[in-house]
Amino acid sequence: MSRKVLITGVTGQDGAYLARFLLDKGYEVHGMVRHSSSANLERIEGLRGRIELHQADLLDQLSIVTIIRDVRPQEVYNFAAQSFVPTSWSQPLLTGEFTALGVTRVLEAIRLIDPTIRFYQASSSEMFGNVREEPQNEQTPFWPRSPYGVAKVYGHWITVNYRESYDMFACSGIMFNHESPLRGMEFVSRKVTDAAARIKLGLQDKLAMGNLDAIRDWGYAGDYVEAAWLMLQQDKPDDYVVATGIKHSVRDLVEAAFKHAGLDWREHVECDPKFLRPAEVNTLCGDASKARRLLGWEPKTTFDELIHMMVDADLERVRREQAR
Ligand code: G4F
Repeated sequence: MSRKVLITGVTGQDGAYLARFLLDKGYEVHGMVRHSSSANLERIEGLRGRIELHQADLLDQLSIVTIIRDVRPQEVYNFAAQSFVPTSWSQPLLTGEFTALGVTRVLEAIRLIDPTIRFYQASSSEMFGNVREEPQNEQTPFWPRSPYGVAKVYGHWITVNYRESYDMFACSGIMFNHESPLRGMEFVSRKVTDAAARIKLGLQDKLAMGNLDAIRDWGYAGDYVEAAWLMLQQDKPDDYVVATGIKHSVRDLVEAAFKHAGLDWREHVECDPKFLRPAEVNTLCGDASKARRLLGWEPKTTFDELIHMMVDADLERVRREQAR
């Protein structure tokens, strides 16, 4: 019998990559989707008929209990969240409901129905915020700089707490920024690769950006979901940093994307203060040596490979749209 998995946030970037990865491993994949008048299923379009979707909502405890009772998965991956940092200042309470309390709702449902279900929480490097040391590892203290980061700290610690209180197999993957052609357009990597493609194809001339000095440790989402799966295959639950250990500035990202499209970024990029944040996370860089040592995980895709993959995918998509 194949193992059953439930993925919350299955319509997002990580959910879509994980669903594909687990189907290839022979899992029966179930995905949780929120009711919405405009369904957002593009990322899992190719998986139609291969995964089963269920309506439930992180804000509704009973709907989570029901889905876990009906599916009875062996593994649950919680990728659902309000995950865009700027929105967490305009909707801090909603962010707290989804990104913080939502984790407790899933853990409570597991505890009530079957506490042997293995649980993965998508924690975030945003928790390190105003970093206390470099690179950041599992022991580095948190200092979140946004309501989103604060909510993720709650989600992380409630996962640890359920592991310690109820002996549940609950793991937290502290993932640094991870991108792909499936990344939402509002995040910096995709905003830049989409703009490079549109400028190259003559549909746009300028790109308005925020802080070009911010530094991130960017990896490929397809590599990172494997680390999440590996965490749930271990003998003991634990927390792991997932990162490349390599820093790049937003300026590097813009330069790499525009160069790959055959453009000079200086001719097109403008700074617009409306994209600056009330409190910025200036720099992030992860130390994933624990994941390397205990999970045997390492990133396979370099920064340049990632950016080139994204620019190529956006060029192809924009060309297709133009041809319609
Ligand atoms: O791509 P971003 O919006 O990602 P951010 O804020 O680092 O958060 C992402 O990674 C986290 C993991 O560390 C996740 F937990 C979180 O859910 C999300 O996936 O911005 C990256 C950097 C920031 O410093 C931002 O100020 O890019 C800078 N930036 C500069 N101009 C911009 C822009 N960000 C966006 N979104 N748009 C801009 O125009």
